[in-house]
Amino acid sequence: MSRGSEFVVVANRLPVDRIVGPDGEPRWRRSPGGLVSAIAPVMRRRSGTWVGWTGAPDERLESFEEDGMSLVPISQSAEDVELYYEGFSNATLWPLYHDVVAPPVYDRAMWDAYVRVNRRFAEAAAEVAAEGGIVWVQDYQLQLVPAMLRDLRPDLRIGFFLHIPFPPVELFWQLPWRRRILEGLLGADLVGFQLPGAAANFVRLCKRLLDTRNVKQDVLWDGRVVRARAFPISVDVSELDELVARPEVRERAQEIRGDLGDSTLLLGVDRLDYTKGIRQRLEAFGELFEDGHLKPGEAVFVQIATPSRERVEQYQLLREEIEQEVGRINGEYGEIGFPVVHYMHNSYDRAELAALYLAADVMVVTPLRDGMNLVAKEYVACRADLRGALVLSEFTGAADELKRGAFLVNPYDIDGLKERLLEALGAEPAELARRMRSMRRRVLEHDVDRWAHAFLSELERPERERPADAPSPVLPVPEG
Ligand code: GDG
Repeated sequence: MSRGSEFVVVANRLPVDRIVGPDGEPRWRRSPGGLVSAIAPVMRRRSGTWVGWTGAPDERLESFEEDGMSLVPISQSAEDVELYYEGFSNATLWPLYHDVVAPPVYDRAMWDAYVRVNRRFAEAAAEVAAEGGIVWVQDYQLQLVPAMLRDLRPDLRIGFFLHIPFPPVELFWQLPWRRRILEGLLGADLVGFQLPGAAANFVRLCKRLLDTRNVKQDVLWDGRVVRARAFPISVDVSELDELVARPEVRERAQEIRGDLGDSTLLLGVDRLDYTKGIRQRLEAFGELFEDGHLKPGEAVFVQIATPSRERVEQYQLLREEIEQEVGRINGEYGEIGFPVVHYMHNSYDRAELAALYLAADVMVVTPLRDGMNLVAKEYVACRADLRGALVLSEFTGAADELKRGAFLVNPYDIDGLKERLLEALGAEPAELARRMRSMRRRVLEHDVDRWAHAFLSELERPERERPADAPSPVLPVPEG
């Protein structure tokens, strides 16, 4: 490895997936998704390097080039995967940061693994970054990396972006290692969040836990200014435009509609995760049949539930629960030839997802908490025909931007959810077009390129003059 990259991304996963080529040989393919396509052009321009894990335990690989990017694989033993990834990342931080919708596990061995693996990522980034280079660390699995990296390489400019919510003081307080996490994040020059409220939570926590001084969203720490800012992430609009323009995608959308007869199509697309509110939306939909608002054959729910974190216990329980609920609803309300829910526990390619978005009359996005939710924005980006309704949980980041066009719901309120579903199902085409137009204006103007550009320009902006030491320049952090 050479110390040569002006631009380094550090993320739990590398931006490539292993596939089997037509010749039967294994090879790499760039992973789908907005983050990778937004960052790839920056990587090429700046001879960038991506530090991450391949996804396979106990694998040691040398650095390699793929798709114009230098990739540095970080190895993880099976034990690291269990304790750092499935454990501290996904059984502790994930539920804690999502409003404790499942009980977080606090386990010291998991924490030790988190520290150990974060150090490995920080050391690899320190080795490849050029003098004065930029390092952009991604997400909750790597919150200790900024400070560890700064210790090793004080010359670097370090950015961090959190893709999931950042909890309020009252919840974060539970975490036995709360100070260490904050100190880890404060190693960055810029800490980015999806929403201003999350940035405010962070600043407030720094003040309460570490007694930092702050000027608005700038935290003074260790003789530096650490900026906390919101950068709502978005989707790759040009990729989706290209997909929905393909004749085979349009034909596939027609075919899906044809298969469902005259039924109105409601669609859910999620990783199978307890934060996504899948059970609540199925319950509400089922009750619409029970109450006689819908009849089999009139409406059908297609739920794509992509397999996720299958070795974590909470996810196994969730899968059982959802599958039982689907069975119950179909058993009670379905008729021969007319199931009311089609449940698919599978992963699909982007073209199939785009066809589903095009075919769906109502997109149902009901998370109990979600940093942003890209599915909602993808649906909007695909609907240039201005048809279709978006039912969207108030607890998603996306609701902040789409609230005027979406049918907003509180997914805990099943009666309210039923009312909003009926409203969306019964809305006039002119109203749907008005709503969709307003949402599209936002999504098309604020795509993922703009997000990456906004973050990186803020990171590269020279640090403002540090405020004088005394008297205290502390301004109150806004409530909320
Ligand atoms: C985290 C935060 C934040 C889904 N099924 C398939 C598939 N997908 C794609 C969707 C979408 C992505 O996965 C899911 O993104 P979300 O934003 O909805 O949710 P998380 O996975 O929880 O993402 C979230 C996001 O990070 C970005 O910052 O918005 O709040 O939780 O793009 O289309 N893609 C393919 N096959 C599938 O079956 N190819």
